[in-house]
Amino acid sequence: MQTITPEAFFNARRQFLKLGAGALVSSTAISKLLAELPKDTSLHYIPDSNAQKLVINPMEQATHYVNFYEFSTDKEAPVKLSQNMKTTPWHLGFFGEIAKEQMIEVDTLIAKFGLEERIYRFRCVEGWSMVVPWIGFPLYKLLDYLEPNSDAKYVKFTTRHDPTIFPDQNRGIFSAIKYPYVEGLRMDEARHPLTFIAVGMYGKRLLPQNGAPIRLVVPWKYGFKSIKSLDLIECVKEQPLNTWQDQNPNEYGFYANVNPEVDHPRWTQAKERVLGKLLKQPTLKFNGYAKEVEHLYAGMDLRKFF
Ligand SMILES: Nc1nc2c(c(=O)[nH]1)N[C@H]1C(S)=C(S)[C@@H](COP(=O)(O)O)O[C@H]1N2
Ligand SMILES: [Mo]
Repeated sequence: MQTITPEAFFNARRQFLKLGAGALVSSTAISKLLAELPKDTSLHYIPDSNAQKLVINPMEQATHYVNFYEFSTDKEAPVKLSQNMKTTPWHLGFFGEIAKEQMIEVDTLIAKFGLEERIYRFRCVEGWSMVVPWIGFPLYKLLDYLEPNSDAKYVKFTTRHDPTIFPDQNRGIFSAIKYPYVEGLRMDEARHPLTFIAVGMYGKRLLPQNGAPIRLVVPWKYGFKSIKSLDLIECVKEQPLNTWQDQNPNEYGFYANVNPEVDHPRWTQAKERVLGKLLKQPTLKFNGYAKEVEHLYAGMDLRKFF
């Protein structure tokens, strides 16, 4: 998937020619030169027609106002702290109640499932929101491939634990939260066509601060469900204890469906501030995806299962 950009290729050739026609350049020297070229991070994908005409936030906002506690609790600090994060190759582990436990590299997943764009609203539990053009594939394609068995009632997601990448994983009792970061979905939520695995945004590979090289995106749930830099995907029998519920069960639950009628104990969820805008706008039930997802919660008390 990663190809060399024409500009980079021309530059390399120019440098190569500068060595002079007479210079003896071994093929290993050439391949070394090529290996050092910047990789093209653009992706090939089926574009989203944006039928709802959602107003996409500028890339600068989505990439410079982030939540990624493994780097920092600051919104902008992860941009710098994540610059050297190595994300290729990146093998994901697939375990639990599936036909065959295995590890698969991210580019292999891309080749298997193809890529499409999904322009989604994104609402953080803190009260801000944005619209992001994600690139990836629906999680159900991956689950179809993994063939969960009848004991697989939930899907558990785990972020990589690697203190050489993530400074906050090195701080022991002084860490902001417990690591590794864990999230979970009920199997029917995981299989819903809106549930997405992203490898890119704004036409390009995910930047480290947005959860490179691969993350979850669940548009009708608060942002914390959209777990970054995935390491493991497990199909499990029991409901996983997700990080934020573990951290503070009075404030964060398992479901975390966007719901303007259920306030956070410390603030209202009725409104949200779109990044870059001054005035708040009303928050929509299920973040505007009620028609598509409310049947998943029929008969459930959404105040109890928050
Ligand atoms: N591993 C991990 N995943 C995470 C987080 C995190 O701190 N660590 N923050 C969550 C929260 S609270 C939000 S709002 C979104 C933010 O995604 P973005 O920074 O790409 O907008 O990521 C979620 N996924
Ligand atoms: Mo969030």
